Amino acid sequence: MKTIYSKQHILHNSLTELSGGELVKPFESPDRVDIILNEISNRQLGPILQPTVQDLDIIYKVHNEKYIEFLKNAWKEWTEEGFKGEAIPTVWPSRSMKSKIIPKNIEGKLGYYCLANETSISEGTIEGAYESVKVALTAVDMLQKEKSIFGLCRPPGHHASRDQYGGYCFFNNIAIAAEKLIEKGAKKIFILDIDFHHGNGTQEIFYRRSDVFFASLHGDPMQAFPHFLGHAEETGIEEGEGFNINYPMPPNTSYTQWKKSLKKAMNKVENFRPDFLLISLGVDTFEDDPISFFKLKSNDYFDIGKSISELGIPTLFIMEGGYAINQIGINTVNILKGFEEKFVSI
Ligand code: Q9C
Ligand code: ZN
Repeated sequence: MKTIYSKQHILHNSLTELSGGELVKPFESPDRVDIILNEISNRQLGPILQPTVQDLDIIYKVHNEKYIEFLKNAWKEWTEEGFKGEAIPTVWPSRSMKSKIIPKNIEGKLGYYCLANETSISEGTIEGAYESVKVALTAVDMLQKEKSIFGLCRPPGHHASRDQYGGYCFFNNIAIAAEKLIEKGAKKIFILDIDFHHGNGTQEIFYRRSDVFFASLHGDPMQAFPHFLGHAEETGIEEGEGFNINYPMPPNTSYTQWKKSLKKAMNKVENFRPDFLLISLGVDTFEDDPISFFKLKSNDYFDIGKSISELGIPTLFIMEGGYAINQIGINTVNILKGFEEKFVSI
């Protein structure tokens, strides 16, 4: 399997994450990519390629124009205010202040466009986020010829909604990939999100649509980030009714339990019969993940890849989360190897 990644992911290299009331080194760190690449080379998964030149206007199909403008200028406006730390909001248009008027000043705008303030913006953040989109788009181009591709995106994307960033995400890479496949003629796309966290951004973006089915397996939002979306009751609206499905699971979920949800989601894939399968690939379901609560073991990831491959659908893997730095490479490559060894096109 070919891997696409951008050397320039390093442009996004924030030093702080607000966690437990402290500013800590971000869990979503650049070395995640190095460790995955190292494992890909050691186990000879396949060639590792840089992204090609891409028309980034497709981002406007997924994200709101004002939001993109905000991201482009945020760091400059923040530093011009004279702030010394990295950019984090302190105030939101919360339930008791629901004005739709967007503030002019940077502190107000950060609150308006941010959904979770563990994610600091610093110099180069937006440039890094564009590189991640390029990786996803290049992977789409290659998927036309290949049966599977790995888009090693960083920063991740599935928490980014039409006009909000957070959960380490700025642009929704997988949603942009889906739009590009549709632009190229695909009629039906299935996005299967196996990151530990609910893919709230992806769900919101396609919630009214029947051409992109979204299914997510994740920690129950009653107990886990993103807390305010990802319940089983959320099934889509209007045209999209019946094309969204969530499988929230409790703390300490084992692979046996998790796989029951995977099987149910795979049934949905089989009935929907998509042209392409897009996987939001997070390995923060791992037992030793520092911010998550499932109990998957390294060997289980082979079985996940093998199971997904049995669907026999051209598959694009897009990297999302995974923070157990010592095993992130092993777990990620186990999924991809498991997939490759079993793929039979139908
Ligand atoms: N105390 C992704 O996996 N907050 N994002 C965690 C834990 C944010 C995860 C707080 C987690 C975001 C792409
Ligand atoms: Zn996650």
